[in-house]
Amino acid sequence: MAAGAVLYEKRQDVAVVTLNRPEVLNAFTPAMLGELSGALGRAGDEGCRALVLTGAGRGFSAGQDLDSIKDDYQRGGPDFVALLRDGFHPVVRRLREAPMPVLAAVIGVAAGAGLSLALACDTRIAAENARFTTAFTRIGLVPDSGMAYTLPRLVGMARASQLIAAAAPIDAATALQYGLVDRVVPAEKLMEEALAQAESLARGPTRAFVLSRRLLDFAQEHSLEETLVLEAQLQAEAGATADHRNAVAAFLRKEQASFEGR
Ligand code: LHQ
Repeated sequence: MAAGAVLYEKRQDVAVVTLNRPEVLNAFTPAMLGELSGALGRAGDEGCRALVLTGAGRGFSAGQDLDSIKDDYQRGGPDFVALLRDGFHPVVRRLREAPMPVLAAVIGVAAGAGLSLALACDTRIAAENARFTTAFTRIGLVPDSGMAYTLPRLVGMARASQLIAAAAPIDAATALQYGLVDRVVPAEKLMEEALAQAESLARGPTRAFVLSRRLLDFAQEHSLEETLVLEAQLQAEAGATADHRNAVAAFLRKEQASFEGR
């Protein structure tokens, strides 16, 4: 594998992580997933307050690199458990547990586990030329890399079932209508718009964003009673941040709040 299958750039408080195997539409190998996991960890270590995940060239990602596992089929088949456990799953966890909001900027195609990783981000902005396909059942597989968790939560169970069974590509306008993406912009403006959105997020109450994600995820799986217990804990945590205290003080002074992410 050539070095730099994932590019990392820190632009002030925003990390830009770019999937960088454009010749295969940024399809993933295990080494590339390791690089991606490292880049996500680095953004946290360097105190970034927002992260943009995007793809180089004409696609976001075509999912697992099928060429890289083709020889495994001569030897009884790929080790699916290892590919997921050691490759994709750590990345999904890093995205869902990132200490900053994560925005996917989708240009061109997002397929299979490439789509899964976009769905694991907090928010998605798409170029007008974006195409989305679950892809998995087209090659006789079930959705992986968290898609069975994220997709129904974003679009509802009926639509998720249909998107997984049909696996036909949908365009950006349809994805927007379904709630799969939050915004659609002209392709040439994608990075400018994504960075502007990320910079705006990076000026926000980072801890409150991250705790809110945790609370929302928890609430999907737990009762109202259990959610009320966690919300009180997390509110106490958010309420102890300088950002909260400063924002209340600014409100009382009738001034605009500014946040430092702590
Ligand atoms: C690719 C790929 C690709 C390699 C395009 N691999 N080269 C987890 C664990 C274990 C095992 C299996 O999987 C998983 C998770 C998964 O992600 S499963 C789903 C895997 N992905 C797919 O099945 C999608 C396969 N790709 C496609 O269906 C098409 O390429 C899409 C619809 C993504 C794009 O179509 P086009 O825009 O027409 O582009 P293309 O097909 O011409 O692709 C461009 C090049 O990229 C081409 O190479 P070439 O040398 O001919 O220019 C493709 O072979 C290569 N490429 N996807 N996943």
